[in-house]
Amino acid sequence: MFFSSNPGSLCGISAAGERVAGGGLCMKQRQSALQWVICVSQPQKTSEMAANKSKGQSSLALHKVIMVGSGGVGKSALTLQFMYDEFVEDYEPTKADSYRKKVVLDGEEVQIDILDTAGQEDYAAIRDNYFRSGEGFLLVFSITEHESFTATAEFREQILRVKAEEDKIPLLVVGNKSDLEERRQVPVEEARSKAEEWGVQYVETSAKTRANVDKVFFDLMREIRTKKMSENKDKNGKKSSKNKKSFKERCCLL
Ligand SMILES: Nc1nc2c(ncn2[C@@H]2O[C@H](COP(=O)(O)OP(=O)(O)OP(=O)(O)O)[C@@H](O)[C@H]2O)c(=O)[nH]1
Ligand SMILES: [Mg+2]
Repeated sequence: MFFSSNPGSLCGISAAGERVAGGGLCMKQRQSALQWVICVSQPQKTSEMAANKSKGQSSLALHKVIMVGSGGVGKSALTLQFMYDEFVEDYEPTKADSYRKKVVLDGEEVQIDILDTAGQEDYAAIRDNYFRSGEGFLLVFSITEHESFTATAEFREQILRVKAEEDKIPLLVVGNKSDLEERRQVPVEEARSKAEEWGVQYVETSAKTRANVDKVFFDLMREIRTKKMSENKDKNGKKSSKNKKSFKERCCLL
């Protein structure tokens, strides 16, 4: 994969590794599903997005987030608002777009990979592969469309099925388009109680006003980090008990 080193620049790279596009927002530069668009954002104005150029990218922790939900709920709008502080009014259905950005998470510089998937049913068959690569999920619906809320249960089922061997999958339920209160079809209580039943957090966002946009991405990264830390602990624990055993095995009574 290729990542641009020019501040603020965006690059698209085809699956074959060739440069296919440069500059401008990805919404305007959709590639085929096989031509994943890799967009790199250099530090933006907010303090959370400072970058430390002296550190190599490879040494930074990388958290992989997948945007999931029905078509038109605002997955791309949320992603682009988080990446570039811009709200995209046009609706252009996504196939699959991928983004990477350096951010500061609780004082630690990390990288976030965001895979923005297709909500439209035409692309349902390719979702399994995308979901497999994710470490955490933003399960998005629109508060103005009850059907999109109902659909979250199916998306969650698919995630659980694909990641069946994993314990607790980092996931947040996101009710987007909170700026359209007058068109609300999903009561806060209904969404909150579903999230409680699933043991996850429920947050309402607006890609238009930017309300809670950073929160959902940062809270999810925290959940991913916590999971990785506990997995590492388990691994190290197992290793040290193995070492102890092999030491014992080498001893003999004199
Ligand atoms: N008012 C308002 N409109 C939004 C918001 N988020 C997205 N939209 C609009 O809703 C439409 C669909 O948004 P997208 O982000 O393209 O939806 P998507 O979930 O990526 O859809 P697919 O790519 O088909 O899965 C666009 O016209 C956006 O401008 C929001 O928070 N508030
Ligand atoms: Mg989209």
